[in-house]
Amino acid sequence: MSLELFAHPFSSYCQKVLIPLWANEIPFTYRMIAPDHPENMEELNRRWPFGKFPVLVDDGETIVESTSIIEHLDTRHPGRHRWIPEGEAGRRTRFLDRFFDTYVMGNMQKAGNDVLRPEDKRDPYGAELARKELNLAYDWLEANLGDGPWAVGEEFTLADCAAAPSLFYADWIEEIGLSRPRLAAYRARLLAHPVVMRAVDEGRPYRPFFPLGAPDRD
Ligand SMILES: N[C@@H](CCC(=O)N[C@@H](CS)C(=O)NCC(=O)O)C(=O)O
Repeated sequence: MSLELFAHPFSSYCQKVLIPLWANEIPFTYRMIAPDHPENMEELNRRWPFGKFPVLVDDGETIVESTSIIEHLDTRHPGRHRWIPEGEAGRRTRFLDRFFDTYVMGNMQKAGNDVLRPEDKRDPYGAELARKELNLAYDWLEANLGDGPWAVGEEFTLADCAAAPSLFYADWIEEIGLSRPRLAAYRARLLAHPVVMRAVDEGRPYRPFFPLGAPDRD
């Protein structure tokens, strides 16, 4: 078996797949997307013309999209932890994975990345809508998260892999705040999970990359 992951430690979607890789102690070669490794970016673009990461290469086969990568790991490289339960819990897991990617991660990226654009290409209205939707997502989660500890009960699943980096960064854009104690406690539990903690720590040196300036916390 030879696994290679094209990724960067500060990337939220990369953290989403690093969490299950590390949790199940699956060996892989880290192909860092960085200026001092142009060959990694070139190969990434050859394998996936959208140039988005993470990308997993499993014995030469290219697997893209963080959720599909985790499903692939769950099927082809099953370990101690399984990421998608059977039945109703599995359906809830998949739904919440979509929820975190679309409404939390997506809006976090939209609002955050706007400031990286050239000034005349910015979209302040789009960024404002993204912040509004982020707050709607927080309110929905506050009302609909279960009693935990994780998104779908007792097991840490795909949904938590998506939730951890998305809530971690989203809170830097729009604070979850004191009015959403259930969601704030869930984010705190995620950040205290050893593998999530490792993902946060490995991204720490890159905090100056955060477009709006990383807050002095977490
Ligand atoms: N839907 C993709 C999103 C991947 C994504 O947006 N990755 C970001 C890094 S967190 C990226 O590649 N950004 C660079 C770019 O868009 O060129 C997934 O789930 O893997």
